[in-house]
Amino acid sequence: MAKKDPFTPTAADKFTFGLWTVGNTGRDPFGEPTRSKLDPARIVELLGEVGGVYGVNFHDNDLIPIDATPSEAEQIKRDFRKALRRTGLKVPMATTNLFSDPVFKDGAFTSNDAQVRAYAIQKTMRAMELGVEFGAKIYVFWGGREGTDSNATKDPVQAVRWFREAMNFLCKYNLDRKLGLKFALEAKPNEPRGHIFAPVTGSYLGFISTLDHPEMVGVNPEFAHEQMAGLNFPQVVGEALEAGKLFHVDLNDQEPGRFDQDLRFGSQSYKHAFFLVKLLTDYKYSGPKHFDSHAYRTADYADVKEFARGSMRTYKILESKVAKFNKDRAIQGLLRKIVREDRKLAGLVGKYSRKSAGALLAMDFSRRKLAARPLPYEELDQLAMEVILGVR
Ligand code: GLT
Ligand code: MN
Ligand code: MN
Repeated sequence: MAKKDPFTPTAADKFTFGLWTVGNTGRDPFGEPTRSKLDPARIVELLGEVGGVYGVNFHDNDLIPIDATPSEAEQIKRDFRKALRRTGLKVPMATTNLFSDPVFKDGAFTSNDAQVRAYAIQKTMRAMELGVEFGAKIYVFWGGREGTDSNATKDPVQAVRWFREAMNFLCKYNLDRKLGLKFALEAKPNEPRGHIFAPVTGSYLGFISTLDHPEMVGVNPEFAHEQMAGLNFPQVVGEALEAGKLFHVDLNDQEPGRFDQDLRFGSQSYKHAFFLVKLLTDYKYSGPKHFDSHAYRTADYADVKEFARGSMRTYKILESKVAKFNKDRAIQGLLRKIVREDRKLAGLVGKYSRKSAGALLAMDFSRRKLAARPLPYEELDQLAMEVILGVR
């Protein structure tokens, strides 16, 4: 039966999980872990048992504890490598933990302490090497502690400069060492800090062009993070795509106005999830699709596997609905009606010249007629909903 199921994922889907996502032990600010801690090799095995997973990503310290001895580190790496070989899983992305250790309590690249900032850069250089050792091509920067709890404590202008200094240094290191990594910056508005710098993906899209090597740097938007900021995730991703900066994407879910939930993809906001899948499909996004989420605290590891399967399955189901949407005659007919192109105008406003400016100024638009043109968006949205709800 499994073979005939059209929603069965394969490596070609490029679905990835993190050591920290399926390995999440269910600890939260109010309660102790509800699941035992698995070692990295065991997490890889678990993903192998789930089936259809392309890869596994890690923070330096998900793989090697921060205080491991060199020989312990070597042993862990050997076991991890064996598990990767057994399961065929890849490591497409790696990142640095710049948030758990108390040394980063006031940030890493934006700490007020120059020694902490330098240590954070050093830790990242080592972690980049570790990632590349396992084949990583994308390197994520999530600055969870880069921020403040009180504006009295840090100069936000200086913070941007410190962050830029770190990124420029690391871009040069990447080039110098020929690591071949692409950097993907991940925004979040708050948690664990009260206020995080670069709170939304748009902040990073602006920041990247100020770097010495903007071509090396893109974004890693996360569904839940933009929802926490009350934003429309498909529109955020659309901007990143248009800028050629969608280097990676973190899929999960979140109810606005709640704590940082990192829910299973599609489990809450299935309309946004549908339009996200549509966007990634229509614009042929070919990078990894990383599920940056974790199972409910109530889950045991059997249920964690269901969580992983469910994440991929929902994506595949939404993909099939996107195909339906794109083939639906009524929907496509409405879309053709509402998108009104005008070839003459395209020539006019497509490229500025004194002549075109003059011609545009001389044009006579009938405001009333334009306003009266029908926009059957209720009809269109209902049809879209019926596709999503599975009755079309
Ligand atoms: C952390 C965070 C995620 C980031 C990870 C990368 S770590 O779990 O909540 O959104 O993507 O550092
Ligand atoms: Mn998150
Ligand atoms: Mn994330």
